[in-house]
Amino acid sequence: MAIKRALISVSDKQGILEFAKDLSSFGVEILSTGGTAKLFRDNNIPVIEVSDYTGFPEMLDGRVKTLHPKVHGGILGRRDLPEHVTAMNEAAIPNIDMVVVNLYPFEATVAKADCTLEDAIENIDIGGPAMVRSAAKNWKDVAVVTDASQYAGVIAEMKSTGGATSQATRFALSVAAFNRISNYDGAISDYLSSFNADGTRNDFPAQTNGRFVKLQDLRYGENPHQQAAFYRDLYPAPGSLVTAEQLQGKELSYNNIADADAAWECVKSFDSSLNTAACVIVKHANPCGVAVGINALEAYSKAFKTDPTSAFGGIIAFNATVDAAAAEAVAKQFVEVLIAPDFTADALAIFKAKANVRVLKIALPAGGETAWQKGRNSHDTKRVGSGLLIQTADNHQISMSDLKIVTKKQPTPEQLQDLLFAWRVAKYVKSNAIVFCGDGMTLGVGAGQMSRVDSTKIAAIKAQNAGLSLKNSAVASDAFFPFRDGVDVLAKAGAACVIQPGGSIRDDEVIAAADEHGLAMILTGIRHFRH
Ligand code: 93A
Repeated sequence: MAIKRALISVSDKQGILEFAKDLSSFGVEILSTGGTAKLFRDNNIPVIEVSDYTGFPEMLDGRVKTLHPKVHGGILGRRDLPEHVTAMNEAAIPNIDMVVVNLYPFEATVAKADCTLEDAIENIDIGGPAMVRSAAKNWKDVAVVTDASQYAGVIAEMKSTGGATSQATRFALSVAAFNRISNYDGAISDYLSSFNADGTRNDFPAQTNGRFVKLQDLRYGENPHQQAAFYRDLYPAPGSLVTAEQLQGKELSYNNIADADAAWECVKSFDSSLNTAACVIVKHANPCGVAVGINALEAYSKAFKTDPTSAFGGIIAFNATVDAAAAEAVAKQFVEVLIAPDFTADALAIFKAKANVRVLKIALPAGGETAWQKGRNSHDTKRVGSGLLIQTADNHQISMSDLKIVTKKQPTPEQLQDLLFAWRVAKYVKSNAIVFCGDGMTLGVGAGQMSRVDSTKIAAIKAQNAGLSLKNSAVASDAFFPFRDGVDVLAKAGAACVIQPGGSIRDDEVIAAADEHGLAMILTGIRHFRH
Protein backbone atom coordinates (compact mmCIF):
# COMPACT_ATOMS: atom_id res chain seq x y z
CA MET A 1 0.00 0.00 0.00
CA ALA A 2 1.64 3.19 -1.22
CA ILE A 3 2.00 6.04 1.25
CA LYS A 4 0.03 9.12 0.21
CA ARG A 5 0.16 11.32 3.30
CA ALA A 6 2.69 11.57 6.15
CA LEU A 7 2.64 13.65 9.32
CA ILE A 8 6.12 14.71 10.38
CA SER A 9 6.65 16.34 13.78
CA VAL A 10 10.15 16.06 15.17
CA SER A 11 12.12 17.73 17.95
CA ASP A 12 15.41 16.16 16.87
CA LYS A 13 15.60 17.36 13.29
CA GLN A 14 18.73 15.42 12.39
CA GLY A 15 18.35 13.70 9.01
CA ILE A 16 14.75 14.86 8.60
CA LEU A 17 15.34 17.07 5.54
CA GLU A 18 16.75 14.21 3.47
CA PHE A 19 13.99 11.89 4.66
CA ALA A 20 11.25 14.41 3.83
CA LYS A 21 12.79 15.10 0.42
CA ASP A 22 12.78 11.38 -0.32
CA LEU A 23 9.13 11.10 0.79
CA SER A 24 8.24 14.07 -1.44
CA SER A 25 9.92 12.39 -4.37
CA PHE A 26 7.39 9.55 -4.01
CA GLY A 27 4.59 12.15 -4.18
CA VAL A 28 3.81 11.90 -0.45
CA GLU A 29 1.89 14.89 0.96
CA ILE A 30 3.62 16.14 4.10
CA LEU A 31 1.81 17.63 7.12
CA SER A 32 3.95 19.19 9.85
CA THR A 33 3.85 21.12 13.12
CA GLY A 34 5.25 24.67 13.44
CA GLY A 35 8.99 24.20 13.80
CA THR A 36 9.23 21.21 11.50
CA ALA A 37 7.04 22.89 8.85
CA LYS A 38 9.21 26.01 8.93
CA LEU A 39 12.34 23.97 8.38
CA PHE A 40 10.74 22.30 5.36
CA ARG A 41 9.49 25.60 3.91
CA ASP A 42 12.95 27.12 4.34
CA ASN A 43 14.35 24.20 2.38
CA ASN A 44 11.71 24.25 -0.36
CA ILE A 45 10.07 21.00 0.66
CA PRO A 46 6.31 21.16 0.06
CA VAL A 47 4.49 21.05 3.40
CA ILE A 48 1.05 21.77 4.86
CA GLU A 49 0.94 23.08 8.43
CA VAL A 50 -1.18 20.90 10.72
CA SER A 51 -3.03 24.03 11.89
CA ASP A 52 -4.02 24.82 8.28
CA TYR A 53 -4.94 21.20 7.74
CA THR A 54 -7.21 21.01 10.80
CA GLY A 55 -8.35 24.62 10.68
CA PHE A 56 -7.38 24.86 14.34
CA PRO A 57 -4.40 26.93 15.47
CA GLU A 58 -1.62 25.64 17.70
CA MET A 59 -2.44 26.90 21.19
CA LEU A 60 -1.39 27.00 24.85
CA ASP A 61 2.30 27.53 24.02
CA GLY A 62 2.19 24.54 21.70
CA ARG A 63 0.74 22.18 24.29
CA VAL A 64 -2.10 21.56 21.83
CA LYS A 65 -0.83 21.19 18.27
CA THR A 66 -1.89 17.87 16.87
CA LEU A 67 -4.54 16.74 19.36
CA HIS A 68 -7.36 16.95 16.82
CA PRO A 69 -9.84 14.36 15.41
CA LYS A 70 -8.69 15.11 11.89
CA VAL A 71 -5.20 14.02 12.90
CA HIS A 72 -6.06 11.08 15.16
CA GLY A 73 -9.01 9.93 13.04
CA GLY A 74 -6.75 9.96 9.98
CA ILE A 75 -4.23 7.78 11.77
CA LEU A 76 -6.56 5.46 13.67
CA GLY A 77 -9.29 4.76 11.11
CA ARG A 78 -9.28 1.18 9.83
CA ARG A 79 -9.07 0.94 6.09
CA ASP A 80 -10.58 -2.58 6.08
CA LEU A 81 -13.79 -1.74 8.01
CA PRO A 82 -16.57 -0.21 5.87
CA GLU A 83 -18.07 1.54 8.92
CA HIS A 84 -14.76 3.27 9.60
CA VAL A 85 -14.37 4.26 5.96
CA THR A 86 -17.90 5.69 5.89
CA ALA A 87 -17.45 7.56 9.15
CA MET A 88 -14.23 9.12 7.95
CA ASN A 89 -15.75 10.12 4.63
CA GLU A 90 -18.71 11.73 6.40
CA ALA A 91 -16.37 13.68 8.70
CA ALA A 92 -14.08 14.55 5.78
CA ILE A 93 -11.07 12.95 7.48
CA PRO A 94 -8.44 11.75 4.98
CA ASN A 95 -6.08 8.89 5.80
CA ILE A 96 -2.64 9.58 7.25
CA ASP A 97 -0.45 6.64 6.22
CA MET A 98 2.77 7.48 7.97
CA VAL A 99 3.64 9.21 11.25
CA VAL A 100 7.18 10.45 11.80
CA VAL A 101 7.62 11.71 15.34
CA ASN A 102 10.42 12.04 17.82
CA LEU A 103 9.56 13.42 21.20
CA TYR A 104 10.40 16.45 23.31
CA PRO A 105 13.83 15.65 24.79
CA PHE A 106 12.71 14.74 28.30
CA GLU A 107 15.64 12.42 29.07
CA ALA A 108 18.27 14.90 27.86
CA THR A 109 16.58 17.70 29.81
CA VAL A 110 16.57 15.92 33.15
CA ALA A 111 20.15 14.74 32.58
CA LYS A 112 21.29 18.36 32.81
CA ALA A 113 22.67 19.26 36.21
CA ASP A 114 20.64 22.49 36.44
CA CYS A 115 17.29 21.00 35.33
CA THR A 116 14.37 22.30 37.40
CA LEU A 117 11.11 20.47 37.96
CA GLU A 118 9.44 23.06 35.73
CA ASP A 119 11.90 22.37 32.86
CA ALA A 120 11.19 18.68 33.23
CA ILE A 121 7.41 19.13 33.17
CA GLU A 122 7.50 21.37 30.08
CA ASN A 123 9.47 18.67 28.29
CA ILE A 124 6.84 16.02 28.80
CA ASP A 125 5.50 15.47 25.29
CA ILE A 126 1.77 14.72 25.10
CA GLY A 127 0.74 15.10 21.47
CA GLY A 128 3.79 13.26 20.09
CA PRO A 129 3.30 10.04 22.08
CA ALA A 130 -0.45 10.20 21.35
CA MET A 131 0.24 10.14 17.60
CA VAL A 132 2.91 7.46 17.98
CA ARG A 133 0.49 5.26 19.93
CA SER A 134 -2.30 5.81 17.42
CA ALA A 135 -0.05 4.88 14.53
CA ALA A 136 1.57 1.94 16.32
CA LYS A 137 -1.87 0.56 17.22
CA ASN A 138 -2.98 0.83 13.60
CA TRP A 139 0.27 -0.70 12.27
CA LYS A 140 -1.58 -2.81 9.70
CA ASP A 141 -2.25 0.39 7.75
CA VAL A 142 0.12 2.99 9.16
CA ALA A 143 3.90 3.14 9.35
CA VAL A 144 5.31 4.82 12.47
CA VAL A 145 8.86 6.16 12.42
CA THR A 146 10.23 7.19 15.82
CA ASP A 147 13.98 7.33 15.34
CA ALA A 148 16.33 8.85 12.75
CA SER A 149 18.11 5.50 12.51
CA GLN A 150 14.97 4.10 10.81
CA TYR A 151 14.86 6.64 7.95
CA ALA A 152 17.28 4.90 5.59
CA GLY A 153 15.60 1.49 5.87
CA VAL A 154 12.13 2.89 5.26
CA ILE A 155 13.26 4.81 2.18
CA ALA A 156 15.15 1.79 0.84
CA GLU A 157 11.99 -0.30 1.12
CA MET A 158 9.84 2.39 -0.50
CA LYS A 159 12.32 2.55 -3.39
CA SER A 160 12.14 -1.17 -3.93
CA THR A 161 8.32 -1.25 -3.77
CA GLY A 162 7.41 1.96 -5.56
CA GLY A 163 6.51 3.91 -2.42
CA ALA A 164 5.02 1.30 -0.07
CA THR A 165 6.04 -0.35 3.21
CA SER A 166 5.60 -4.02 4.03
CA GLN A 167 3.52 -5.52 6.86
CA ALA A 168 6.70 -6.88 8.45
CA THR A 169 8.32 -3.45 8.47
CA ARG A 170 5.22 -1.77 9.87
CA PHE A 171 4.98 -4.35 12.65
CA ALA A 172 8.66 -3.94 13.54
CA LEU A 173 8.22 -0.14 13.54
CA SER A 174 5.16 -0.50 15.76
CA VAL A 175 7.05 -2.62 18.32
CA ALA A 176 9.92 -0.13 18.29
CA ALA A 177 7.43 2.69 18.77
CA PHE A 178 5.82 1.11 21.83
CA ASN A 179 9.29 0.42 23.25
CA ARG A 180 10.15 4.06 22.79
CA ILE A 181 6.93 5.23 24.43
CA SER A 182 7.39 2.78 27.29
CA ASN A 183 10.96 4.00 27.90
CA TYR A 184 9.84 7.62 27.61
CA ASP A 185 7.05 7.18 30.12
CA GLY A 186 9.39 5.14 32.32
CA ALA A 187 11.89 8.00 32.33
CA ILE A 188 9.17 10.44 33.35
CA SER A 189 7.88 8.13 36.03
CA ASP A 190 11.40 7.39 37.31
CA TYR A 191 12.32 11.05 37.38
CA LEU A 192 9.19 12.27 39.13
CA SER A 193 9.11 9.41 41.61
CA SER A 194 12.74 10.05 42.55
CA PHE A 195 11.50 13.12 44.45
CA ASN A 196 9.25 13.61 47.44
CA ALA A 197 6.66 16.40 47.31
CA ASP A 198 9.03 18.69 49.26
CA GLY A 199 11.77 18.26 46.65
CA THR A 200 13.95 15.89 48.71
CA ARG A 201 15.18 12.64 47.16
CA ASN A 202 13.06 9.50 47.31
CA ASP A 203 15.36 6.51 46.82
CA PHE A 204 12.67 3.90 47.13
CA PRO A 205 9.46 4.93 45.35
CA ALA A 206 6.29 2.88 45.70
CA GLN A 207 6.88 1.39 42.27
CA THR A 208 10.04 0.89 40.25
CA ASN A 209 10.39 0.89 36.49
CA GLY A 210 13.51 -1.22 36.06
CA ARG A 211 14.19 -0.64 32.38
CA PHE A 212 16.93 -2.42 30.52
CA VAL A 213 18.21 -2.37 26.98
CA LYS A 214 19.59 -5.56 25.48
CA LEU A 215 23.28 -5.36 24.68
CA GLN A 216 23.76 -8.87 23.36
CA ASP A 217 22.59 -12.46 23.48
CA LEU A 218 25.08 -14.70 25.24
CA ARG A 219 26.05 -18.15 24.06
CA TYR A 220 24.84 -19.57 27.36
CA GLY A 221 24.42 -18.65 31.02
CA GLU A 222 26.37 -19.59 34.10
CA ASN A 223 26.25 -23.16 32.77
CA PRO A 224 25.91 -24.40 29.18
CA HIS A 225 22.34 -25.66 29.73
CA GLN A 226 21.17 -22.17 30.70
CA GLN A 227 20.23 -19.46 28.19
CA ALA A 228 21.26 -15.88 28.82
CA ALA A 229 21.47 -12.34 27.49
CA PHE A 230 23.22 -9.19 28.67
CA TYR A 231 21.21 -6.00 29.31
CA ARG A 232 22.24 -2.56 30.39
CA ASP A 233 20.40 0.05 32.44
CA LEU A 234 18.51 2.50 30.28
CA TYR A 235 20.77 5.18 31.76
CA PRO A 236 24.09 3.56 32.58
CA ALA A 237 26.40 5.23 35.06
CA PRO A 238 29.50 6.72 33.41
CA GLY A 239 32.47 4.39 33.82
CA SER A 240 30.35 1.28 34.41
CA LEU A 241 31.11 -2.07 32.76
CA VAL A 242 28.26 -1.73 30.26
CA THR A 243 30.02 1.27 28.73
CA ALA A 244 33.02 -0.92 27.79
CA GLU A 245 34.36 -1.04 24.27
CA GLN A 246 35.63 -4.50 23.33
CA LEU A 247 38.82 -3.97 21.34
CA GLN A 248 39.48 -7.61 20.50
CA GLY A 249 38.91 -11.19 21.52
CA LYS A 250 36.22 -13.83 21.71
CA GLU A 251 32.65 -13.01 22.63
CA LEU A 252 32.21 -12.32 26.35
CA SER A 253 30.53 -15.11 28.29
CA TYR A 254 28.06 -14.74 31.16
CA ASN A 255 30.75 -15.59 33.73
CA ASN A 256 33.28 -13.30 32.01
CA ILE A 257 30.89 -10.39 32.40
CA ALA A 258 30.14 -11.12 36.05
CA ASP A 259 33.84 -11.44 36.88
CA ALA A 260 34.83 -8.43 34.77
CA ASP A 261 32.34 -6.35 36.74
CA ALA A 262 33.79 -7.54 40.05
CA ALA A 263 37.34 -6.73 38.89
CA TRP A 264 36.43 -3.35 37.41
CA GLU A 265 34.38 -2.21 40.41
CA CYS A 266 37.27 -3.08 42.73
CA VAL A 267 40.05 -1.54 40.65
CA LYS A 268 38.19 1.69 40.00
CA SER A 269 37.82 2.22 43.74
CA PHE A 270 41.56 2.99 43.83
CA ASP A 271 42.38 6.64 43.26
CA SER A 272 43.79 6.89 39.75
CA SER A 273 44.88 10.48 40.27
CA LEU A 274 47.65 9.34 42.61
CA ASN A 275 50.95 8.51 41.00
CA THR A 276 50.25 4.80 41.28
CA ALA A 277 48.53 2.08 39.32
CA ALA A 278 46.23 -0.56 40.76
CA CYS A 279 45.66 -4.07 39.40
CA VAL A 280 42.93 -6.53 40.39
CA ILE A 281 42.83 -10.17 39.29
CA VAL A 282 39.45 -11.88 39.76
CA LYS A 283 38.46 -15.52 39.69
CA HIS A 284 34.91 -16.67 40.32
CA ALA A 285 33.77 -13.19 41.39
CA ASN A 286 36.47 -12.82 44.07
CA PRO A 287 39.73 -10.89 43.86
CA CYS A 288 42.59 -13.43 44.03
CA GLY A 289 45.26 -10.74 43.76
CA VAL A 290 45.16 -6.98 44.25
CA ALA A 291 48.09 -4.59 44.32
CA VAL A 292 49.22 -1.04 43.78
CA GLY A 293 52.55 -0.17 42.21
CA ILE A 294 54.46 2.67 40.61
CA ASN A 295 53.13 1.55 37.22
CA ALA A 296 50.86 -1.07 35.66
CA LEU A 297 53.65 -3.61 35.39
CA GLU A 298 54.58 -3.42 39.06
CA ALA A 299 50.94 -3.50 40.17
CA TYR A 300 50.31 -6.56 38.01
CA SER A 301 53.46 -8.40 39.09
CA LYS A 302 52.57 -7.93 42.75
CA ALA A 303 48.90 -8.86 42.27
CA PHE A 304 49.88 -12.00 40.36
CA LYS A 305 52.20 -13.14 43.18
CA THR A 306 49.30 -13.39 45.65
CA ASP A 307 47.88 -16.49 44.03
CA PRO A 308 49.46 -17.52 40.71
CA THR A 309 47.45 -20.75 40.65
CA SER A 310 44.07 -19.01 40.85
CA ALA A 311 45.18 -16.18 38.54
CA PHE A 312 45.31 -18.76 35.70
CA GLY A 313 42.43 -17.92 33.37
CA GLY A 314 41.61 -14.85 35.43
CA ILE A 315 40.05 -11.51 34.68
CA ILE A 316 42.60 -8.71 35.05
CA ALA A 317 41.67 -5.06 35.51
CA PHE A 318 43.84 -1.95 35.75
CA ASN A 319 42.91 1.61 36.70
CA ALA A 320 45.82 2.94 34.60
CA THR A 321 46.95 2.74 31.00
CA VAL A 322 48.40 -0.64 30.08
CA ASP A 323 51.74 -0.17 28.35
CA ALA A 324 53.94 -2.67 26.49
CA ALA A 325 55.82 -3.74 29.63
CA ALA A 326 52.61 -4.60 31.50
CA ALA A 327 51.10 -6.19 28.39
CA GLU A 328 54.11 -8.45 27.93
CA ALA A 329 53.89 -9.64 31.52
CA VAL A 330 50.13 -10.25 31.30
CA ALA A 331 50.49 -12.04 27.96
CA LYS A 332 52.69 -14.67 29.62
CA GLN A 333 49.74 -16.08 31.51
CA PHE A 334 46.38 -17.44 30.37
CA VAL A 335 44.07 -14.46 30.69
CA GLU A 336 40.35 -14.48 29.87
CA VAL A 337 39.59 -10.76 29.99
CA LEU A 338 41.79 -7.70 30.29
CA ILE A 339 40.26 -4.35 31.27
CA ALA A 340 41.82 -0.90 31.47
CA PRO A 341 40.92 2.74 30.85
CA ASP A 342 43.44 2.76 28.00
CA PHE A 343 46.15 0.80 26.22
CA THR A 344 49.22 2.01 24.36
CA ALA A 345 49.50 0.99 20.71
CA ASP A 346 52.46 -1.26 21.63
CA ALA A 347 50.40 -2.97 24.29
CA LEU A 348 47.57 -3.66 21.85
CA ALA A 349 50.04 -5.01 19.30
CA ILE A 350 51.17 -7.59 21.86
CA PHE A 351 47.59 -8.81 22.34
CA LYS A 352 46.92 -8.96 18.60
CA ALA A 353 48.97 -12.17 18.61
CA LYS A 354 46.62 -13.57 21.29
CA ALA A 355 43.38 -13.29 19.40
CA ASN A 356 41.29 -15.02 22.08
CA VAL A 357 42.02 -12.54 24.85
CA ARG A 358 39.05 -10.26 25.34
CA VAL A 359 40.36 -6.71 25.73
CA LEU A 360 37.95 -4.15 27.16
CA LYS A 361 38.49 -0.43 27.30
CA ILE A 362 36.38 1.49 29.81
CA ALA A 363 36.70 5.20 30.52
CA LEU A 364 37.03 5.88 34.23
CA PRO A 365 34.01 7.82 35.52
CA ALA A 366 34.58 11.52 35.10
CA GLY A 367 32.30 12.34 37.98
CA GLY A 368 30.16 14.66 35.89
CA GLU A 369 26.91 12.75 36.10
CA THR A 370 23.80 14.42 37.45
CA ALA A 371 22.47 13.66 40.88
CA TRP A 372 19.50 11.92 39.33
CA GLN A 373 21.62 9.57 37.20
CA LYS A 374 23.95 8.95 40.09
CA GLY A 375 21.05 8.08 42.33
CA ARG A 376 19.39 5.75 39.87
CA ASN A 377 22.57 3.86 39.20
CA SER A 378 23.78 3.62 42.72
CA HIS A 379 21.31 0.90 43.59
CA ASP A 380 22.19 -2.75 43.97
CA THR A 381 19.57 -5.31 43.13
CA LYS A 382 19.20 -8.98 43.80
CA ARG A 383 16.50 -11.30 42.50
CA VAL A 384 14.68 -13.42 45.04
CA GLY A 385 11.93 -15.73 43.79
CA SER A 386 9.45 -13.41 42.14
CA GLY A 387 10.76 -10.40 44.01
CA LEU A 388 13.57 -7.93 43.95
CA LEU A 389 15.75 -6.66 46.77
CA ILE A 390 16.97 -3.13 46.19
CA GLN A 391 19.51 -1.28 48.26
CA THR A 392 21.71 1.75 47.80
CA ALA A 393 25.15 0.63 46.67
CA ASP A 394 27.89 0.08 49.23
CA ASN A 395 29.65 3.36 48.47
CA HIS A 396 30.98 3.94 51.96
CA GLN A 397 34.42 5.52 52.06
CA ILE A 398 36.27 5.26 55.31
CA SER A 399 37.75 8.44 56.75
CA MET A 400 40.47 8.72 59.37
CA SER A 401 38.03 10.09 61.94
CA ASP A 402 35.98 6.86 61.74
CA LEU A 403 38.91 4.77 62.91
CA LYS A 404 39.30 3.73 66.54
CA ILE A 405 42.47 2.12 67.81
CA VAL A 406 41.41 -0.26 70.59
CA THR A 407 44.63 -2.09 71.45
CA LYS A 408 47.70 -1.19 73.49
CA LYS A 409 49.74 -1.43 70.31
CA GLN A 410 49.34 1.44 67.85
CA PRO A 411 49.75 0.73 64.14
CA THR A 412 52.77 2.37 62.49
CA PRO A 413 52.05 4.75 59.57
CA GLU A 414 53.06 1.98 57.11
CA GLN A 415 50.80 -0.50 58.87
CA LEU A 416 47.96 1.99 58.74
CA GLN A 417 48.44 2.28 54.97
CA ASP A 418 48.35 -1.49 54.58
CA LEU A 419 45.30 -1.76 56.82
CA LEU A 420 43.41 0.78 54.70
CA PHE A 421 44.47 -1.07 51.56
CA ALA A 422 43.26 -4.36 53.05
CA TRP A 423 39.98 -2.76 54.11
CA ARG A 424 39.41 -1.46 50.58
CA VAL A 425 39.98 -4.91 49.10
CA ALA A 426 37.86 -6.72 51.71
CA LYS A 427 34.81 -4.76 50.54
CA TYR A 428 35.06 -6.59 47.18
CA VAL A 429 35.60 -10.08 48.62
CA LYS A 430 32.57 -12.28 49.27
CA SER A 431 31.71 -12.74 52.93
CA ASN A 432 33.10 -14.00 55.14
CA ALA A 433 36.11 -12.07 53.87
CA ILE A 434 39.59 -12.12 55.41
CA VAL A 435 42.37 -10.32 53.53
CA PHE A 436 46.05 -10.39 54.53
CA CYS A 437 48.10 -7.58 52.98
CA GLY A 438 51.53 -6.00 53.10
CA ASP A 439 53.47 -3.47 51.06
CA GLY A 440 50.47 -2.50 48.89
CA MET A 441 49.52 -6.03 47.86
CA THR A 442 47.30 -8.85 48.96
CA LEU A 443 49.15 -11.76 50.57
CA GLY A 444 46.28 -14.13 51.24
CA VAL A 445 42.55 -13.89 50.52
CA GLY A 446 39.95 -16.00 52.32
CA ALA A 447 36.56 -15.62 50.62
CA GLY A 448 32.99 -16.80 50.78
CA GLN A 449 33.22 -19.14 53.74
CA MET A 450 30.38 -19.81 56.11
CA SER A 451 32.71 -19.33 59.11
CA ARG A 452 35.10 -16.42 59.63
CA VAL A 453 37.69 -18.64 61.26
CA ASP A 454 37.72 -20.89 58.16
CA SER A 455 38.21 -17.84 55.92
CA THR A 456 41.18 -16.86 58.10
CA LYS A 457 42.68 -20.33 57.89
CA ILE A 458 42.19 -20.46 54.13
CA ALA A 459 43.78 -17.04 53.63
CA ALA A 460 46.83 -18.16 55.62
CA ILE A 461 47.08 -21.45 53.70
CA LYS A 462 46.88 -19.62 50.38
CA ALA A 463 49.69 -17.26 51.39
CA GLN A 464 51.79 -20.26 52.35
CA ASN A 465 51.02 -21.99 49.03
CA ALA A 466 52.11 -18.88 47.16
CA GLY A 467 55.34 -18.77 49.17
CA LEU A 468 54.45 -15.45 50.78
CA SER A 469 55.31 -14.58 54.36
CA LEU A 470 52.55 -13.23 56.56
CA LYS A 471 55.04 -11.99 59.13
CA ASN A 472 54.10 -8.43 60.12
CA SER A 473 51.16 -8.46 57.72
CA ALA A 474 47.99 -6.36 57.99
CA VAL A 475 44.59 -8.08 57.98
CA ALA A 476 41.09 -6.87 57.19
CA SER A 477 37.91 -8.63 58.19
CA ASP A 478 34.73 -7.48 56.41
CA ALA A 479 32.63 -7.95 59.56
CA PHE A 480 33.32 -8.34 63.26
CA PHE A 481 34.94 -11.37 64.86
CA PRO A 482 32.22 -13.16 66.82
CA PHE A 483 34.83 -15.01 68.90
CA ARG A 484 38.55 -14.68 69.59
CA ASP A 485 39.38 -17.81 67.55
CA GLY A 486 39.76 -15.88 64.26
CA VAL A 487 42.20 -13.47 65.92
CA ASP A 488 44.19 -16.39 67.32
CA VAL A 489 44.53 -17.88 63.84
CA LEU A 490 45.66 -14.68 62.17
CA ALA A 491 48.14 -13.87 64.93
CA LYS A 492 49.60 -17.36 64.62
CA ALA A 493 49.92 -16.81 60.89
CA GLY A 494 52.15 -13.77 61.57
CA ALA A 495 49.80 -10.77 61.35
CA ALA A 496 50.84 -7.61 63.20
CA CYS A 497 47.68 -5.52 62.85
CA VAL A 498 43.98 -5.92 62.13
CA ILE A 499 41.17 -3.74 60.83
CA GLN A 500 37.57 -4.80 61.43
CA PRO A 501 34.20 -3.16 62.15
CA GLY A 502 33.84 -4.20 65.80
CA GLY A 503 30.39 -4.35 67.31
CA SER A 504 30.34 -7.96 68.52
CA ILE A 505 29.05 -8.63 72.04
CA ARG A 506 32.42 -10.29 72.55
CA ASP A 507 34.49 -7.29 71.37
CA ASP A 508 36.19 -7.25 74.79
CA GLU A 509 37.29 -10.87 74.38
CA VAL A 510 38.47 -10.17 70.81
CA ILE A 511 40.43 -7.04 71.81
CA ALA A 512 41.98 -8.88 74.79
CA ALA A 513 43.13 -11.61 72.39
CA ALA A 514 44.70 -8.96 70.14
CA ASP A 515 46.51 -7.45 73.13
CA GLU A 516 47.65 -10.90 74.24
CA HIS A 517 49.20 -11.48 70.79
CA GLY A 518 50.70 -7.97 70.66
CA LEU A 519 48.54 -6.97 67.69
CA ALA A 520 47.38 -3.46 66.84
CA MET A 521 43.63 -3.41 66.15
CA ILE A 522 41.51 -0.72 64.49
CA LEU A 523 37.72 -0.64 64.50
CA THR A 524 35.92 1.01 61.57
CA GLY A 525 32.40 1.02 62.99
CA ILE A 526 30.97 -0.09 59.65
CA ARG A 527 31.00 -3.44 57.86
CA HIS A 528 31.20 -4.52 54.23
CA PHE A 529 29.14 -7.70 53.83
CA ARG A 530 29.05 -8.85 50.21
CA HIS A 531 26.88 -11.85 49.42
O1 93A B 1 3.07 20.01 23.34
S1 93A B 1 2.69 18.72 22.84
O2 93A B 1 2.59 17.71 23.83
N1 93A B 1 1.26 18.82 22.12
C1 93A B 1 1.01 18.44 20.87
O3 93A B 1 -0.15 18.50 20.44
C2 93A B 1 2.08 18.01 20.02
N2 93A B 1 2.11 17.60 18.74
C3 93A B 1 3.37 17.31 18.41
N3 93A B 1 3.77 18.27 21.74
C4 93A B 1 3.41 17.95 20.49
N4 93A B 1 4.20 17.53 19.46
C5 93A B 1 5.65 17.43 19.51
O4 93A B 1 6.19 18.61 18.95
C6 93A B 1 6.28 16.34 18.73
O5 93A B 1 6.36 15.11 19.45
C7 93A B 1 7.67 16.89 18.39
O6 93A B 1 8.60 16.46 19.35
C8 93A B 1 7.51 18.39 18.49
C9 93A B 1 7.75 19.05 17.17
O7 93A B 1 7.44 20.41 17.23
P1 93A B 1 7.90 21.43 16.09
O8 93A B 1 7.53 20.84 14.77
O9 93A B 1 7.14 22.70 16.37
O10 93A B 1 9.39 21.62 16.22
